Amino acid sequence: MPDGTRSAFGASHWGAFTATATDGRLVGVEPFGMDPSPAPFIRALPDAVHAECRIATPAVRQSWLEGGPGANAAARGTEPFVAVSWDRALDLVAGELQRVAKEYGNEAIYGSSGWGSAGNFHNARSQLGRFLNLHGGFVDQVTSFSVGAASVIVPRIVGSMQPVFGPVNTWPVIVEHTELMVAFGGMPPKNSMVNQGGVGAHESADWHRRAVEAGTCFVCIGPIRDDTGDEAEAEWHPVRPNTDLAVMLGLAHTLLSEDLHDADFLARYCTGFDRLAAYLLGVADGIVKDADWASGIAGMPAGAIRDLARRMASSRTLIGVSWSVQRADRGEQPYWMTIALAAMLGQIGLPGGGFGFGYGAMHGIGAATRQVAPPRLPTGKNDVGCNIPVARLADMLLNPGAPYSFNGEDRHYPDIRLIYWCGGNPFHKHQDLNNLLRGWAKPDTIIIHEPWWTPAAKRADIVLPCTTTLERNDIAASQFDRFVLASQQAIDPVGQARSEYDIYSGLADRLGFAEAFTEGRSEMEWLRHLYDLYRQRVAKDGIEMPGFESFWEAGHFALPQHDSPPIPFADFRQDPDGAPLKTPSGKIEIYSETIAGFGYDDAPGHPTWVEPVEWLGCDKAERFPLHMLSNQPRARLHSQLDCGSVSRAAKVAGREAMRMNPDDAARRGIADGDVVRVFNDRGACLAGVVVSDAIRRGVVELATGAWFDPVDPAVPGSLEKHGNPNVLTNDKPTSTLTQCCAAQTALVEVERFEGDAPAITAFTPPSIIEA
Ligand SMILES: Nc1nc2c(c(=O)[nH]1)N[C@H]1C(S)=C(S)[C@@H](COP(=O)(O)OP(=O)(O)OC[C@H]3O[C@@H](n4cnc5c(=O)[nH]c(N)nc54)[C@H](O)[C@@H]3O)O[C@H]1N2
Ligand SMILES: Nc1nc2c(c(=O)[nH]1)N[C@H]1C(S)=C(S)[C@@H](COP(=O)(O)OP(=O)(O)OC[C@H]3O[C@@H](n4cnc5c(=O)[nH]c(N)nc54)[C@H](O)[C@@H]3O)O[C@H]1N2
Ligand SMILES: [Mo]
Repeated sequence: MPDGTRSAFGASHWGAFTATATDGRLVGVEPFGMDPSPAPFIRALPDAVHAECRIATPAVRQSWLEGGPGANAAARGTEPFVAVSWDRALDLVAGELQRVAKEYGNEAIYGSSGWGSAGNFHNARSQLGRFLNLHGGFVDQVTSFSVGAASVIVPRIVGSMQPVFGPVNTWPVIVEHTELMVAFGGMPPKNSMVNQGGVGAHESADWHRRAVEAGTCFVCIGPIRDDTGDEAEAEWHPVRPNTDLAVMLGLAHTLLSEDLHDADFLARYCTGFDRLAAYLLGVADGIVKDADWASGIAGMPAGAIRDLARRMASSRTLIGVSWSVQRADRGEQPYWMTIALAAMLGQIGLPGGGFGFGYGAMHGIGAATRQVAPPRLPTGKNDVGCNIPVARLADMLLNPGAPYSFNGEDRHYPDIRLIYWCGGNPFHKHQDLNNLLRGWAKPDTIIIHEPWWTPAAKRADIVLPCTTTLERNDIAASQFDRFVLASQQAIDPVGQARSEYDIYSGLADRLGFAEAFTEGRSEMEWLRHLYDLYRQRVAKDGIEMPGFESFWEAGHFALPQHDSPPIPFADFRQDPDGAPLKTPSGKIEIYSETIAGFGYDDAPGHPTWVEPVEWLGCDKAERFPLHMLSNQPRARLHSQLDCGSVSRAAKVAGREAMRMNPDDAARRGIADGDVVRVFNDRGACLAGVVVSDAIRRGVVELATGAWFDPVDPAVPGSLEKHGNPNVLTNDKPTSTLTQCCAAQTALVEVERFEGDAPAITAFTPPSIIEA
């Protein structure tokens, strides 16, 4: 290696790698040698790490600095920043945290996070939580964008989150036992590139191939064909979005009317099937939920529904449902019905049978990994007894004090004065961004740690530049992956960036709890400490890990796989009385007295079809006739790496690529490569068209993650020119019961954009005044 060149082992949510740096600059990233199918966007790391939009110094919005908290708050995102020293910035943050806590109490501080980076020590969420807890607590977020509705409904129906986070039936078990896998929403290969916390070896395509070789037949039910990879050779049923529940009811009706359901299983292991049966037969509402009824809603031929039901009853069948299906209006309903349908088939608890959520959603779902809780920075206790469902951010900001219900609780939104945001991007993740902008103008102060000038950083008051994983040391491990990875510092911090730990240590010092925050440990001392605790913990399971030095030197450790992976619900099946589920009845709750007892109009006691607020069958579809799916992006993780080469190469005419069906394109005079305006009554954005018959007619796919880039940032509702679908999505909660994100419920119209498309400024830093 030339002078000044060094290499380091590294880890990210999308793969492990060796990074090479020359004279303090990353020059290349080579995927981990044990990874058979590395994610292509791993290559974007060097240019993203050195991008022009890295934040060089701490910076404060001009009016805030001059006028104090709340000054000209509506101008967030339009004003210049003033570069300040670290000392000044930390003094300002510490002072503001003290002021808000003193004047309004810690209930006025909202702390939020997101995926951040892989690494269990500098983990943005743990660091923020630990720090704010020592400051007296904060309003935290509960549930998730990923599986929010599932996290409410699944435990109520089967007593745990195991069907979502696993262990679900693992790939080796599927290969051996599953004859038919029915995948609603597919098992998208693009999503398996990612695993929260890191992934050592991408192996899911191999498993799909092996299953086909062993005779497993895959059926993909969903609007996009390539949600199932070529390896799976799946049969595709292109249904209308948000109609999975109707298909499931149609399948259930066929099972019931043809006496193909397992009445013994339903009697022994479930409660309330009679109520669902009456609903299927239309006893109360006169509507028989048969295959013809389902077909009218979903657009899948009735014959195909009946045929599939019969195949499901005569095969070892596993029902998989993607997480996206619950990210929709009343998204908990198809999840509930999945469980009911699997119960009717009577194969829950058998190897390769039953149901599981999120195959493909992340690499680790279905992997035969032993699920070992990873090392974690302790966060301590939060003395503020108030949290909000994470997707209710805009509602909270716009309606302080307003009542809302959630999962059986009557609650009130807190009155937030200070937002502290680290490791997430609200202008990526949130629905109806024009509405969020109105809420975003409310708090006195918004503090953000970010490596990059993201749309959120540009809309904050105090911005503290933080390092990327390549500029600090960490350990990356996930309960969903078998590799424990060393994430070694490859280069010095870019600009004046500091690690999460250094930033909070400096603040804790000013606030008088430095000792409690740091416990006197340096970064490397913490890594050693967390590693040793982890090593001791896994030793109890008979797993022998090397000492820290050897691990760090090797760069990785692979946990041994299961000899015989656990079969979900096998114990319950074996002995329902001795090993009851943690539900009120101890059984699978096809009817839930608890949910019925909440009395919510939109959540009765069993899975029930109600038309989504927006879908292809509603009146609104006359004006906005295309259902927009804003799914996860292929070329990056959410908004991360959007400034990098791989994501930018995937854009069309500089905008996010939007796939549409050839018929829909032709009818509008749209050709491949055209810039189009995508709009509804919430907003509008530009996108670049890819015409594709992999998309069902009436559906467009505009993945999330293009950095929010309105033509005029001073005007909420201004045309977004980069292709961020969240100016079009609806911020309606999934339901009163679940209060989660319903992003997949959105209708739009598309037209050719005439004239010169405005230049993209998403990656241009704001103007900075040097103090
Ligand atoms: N490359 C990459 N991988 C990722 C991520 C990323 O940003 N990039 N994000 C990660 C995260 S945080 C998560 S939570 C998971 C999410 O995992 P998912 O929620 O499964 O991901 P999506 O891509 O949103 O949706 C998968 C597919 O579901 C289909 N779909 C949408 N609506 C419906 C519907 O109503 N019915 C049916 N049948 N199908 C529907 C869409 O065609 C879509 O392509 O992905 C993870 N993996
Ligand atoms: N329309 C629509 N919207 C969606 C979804 C959808 O399907 N459709 N999916 C939803 C889902 S499932 C999810 S999980 C969310 C994801 O939403 P987020 O998790 O908010 O998205 P990310 O882009 O991963 O945001 C992470 C941010 O952390 C920054 N970061 C990285 N490392 C560090 C660090 O060490 N410290 C700090 N302080 N910052 C760091 C990154 O630069 C980035 O800006 O989006 C949700 N939004
Ligand atoms: Mo997610």
